[in-house]
Amino acid sequence: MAFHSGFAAIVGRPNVGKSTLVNKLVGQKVAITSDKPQTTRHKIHAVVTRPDSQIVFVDTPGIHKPHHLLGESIVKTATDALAEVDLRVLLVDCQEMAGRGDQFIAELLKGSSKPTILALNKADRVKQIPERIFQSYKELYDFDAVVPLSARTGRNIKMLMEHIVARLPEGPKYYDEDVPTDQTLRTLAGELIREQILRQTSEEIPHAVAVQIEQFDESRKPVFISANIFVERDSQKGIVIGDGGSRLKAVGQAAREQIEKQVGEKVYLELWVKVLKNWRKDRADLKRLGYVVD
Ligand SMILES: Nc1nc2c(ncn2[C@@H]2O[C@H](COP(=O)(O)OP(=O)(O)OP(=O)(O)O)[C@@H](O)[C@H]2O)c(=O)[nH]1
Ligand SMILES: [Mg+2]
Repeated sequence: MAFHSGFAAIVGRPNVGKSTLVNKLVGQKVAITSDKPQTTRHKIHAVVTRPDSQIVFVDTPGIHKPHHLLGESIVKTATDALAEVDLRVLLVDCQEMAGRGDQFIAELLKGSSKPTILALNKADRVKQIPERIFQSYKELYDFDAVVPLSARTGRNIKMLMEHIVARLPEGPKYYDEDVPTDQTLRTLAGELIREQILRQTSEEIPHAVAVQIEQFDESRKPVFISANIFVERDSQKGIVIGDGGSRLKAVGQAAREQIEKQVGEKVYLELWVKVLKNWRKDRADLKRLGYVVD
């Protein structure tokens, strides 16, 4: 029997549930999620290996109109990913008609004739998806398949998987069977810290935060992790720290518990909040923080 494999990008506007879907597809947490747009900033590979096939899902940042260099960087990460994959899944929110953002993405998809599946997410939120919503997306692109699903409940996830596998070329195993992601634990730890900040703060803070792991020492017991939380202004530093350090403490505790699940061991987590003035607009800062810039 031939083995099929390939890369499947999950693309779409911010906040439609791409990362939630990728986590559900691989059955574990490889990407952070939040109810704030622009949560994902890097491309993440998440791998499913089956007897007949291997699918490398590529979680991408939400494609949007950028307002600063960080925005440009993350949109470029998403659009560049389209060139590297065998198949694309356009993920949309089934509660909304297609808009200009989706139209923009559809135009990008038209740059190649790779198989493309439309997946309408958050189907758990509605009794039935109205036909006019399906139609508004179908007008944008001639999709190879259309799947309404719920990344949250898992409804129709298997159906999406089968549609993808059926369209992958014959190919090798790109990843060992027991490797679920290309992300290192170190990177994932930084993301899990950022996830807690996204969850425990609001307004401009989630977008103004970057996390950098300074030390990740697995030879120490408990595992020693030290991280910098960068914000853009002094006022933001105060908010992240909170009254008497209360918010930073809550972020640290929740992040530590999440990291321990991934590391499989006790962790000692040290967090430092630092101001890196307007880092989202600074090419050198972005590079230093690991973002893709030209
Ligand atoms: N009700 C419902 N909510 C969902 C579903 N999938 C995702 N969500 C929620 O939608 C929000 C956004 O989810 P993410 O997975 O972070 O979205 P994303 O598309 O990766 O967002 P960006 O990384 O910012 O582009 C979160 O609050 C999720 O819990 C779903 O199937 N049903
Ligand atoms: Mg995401």
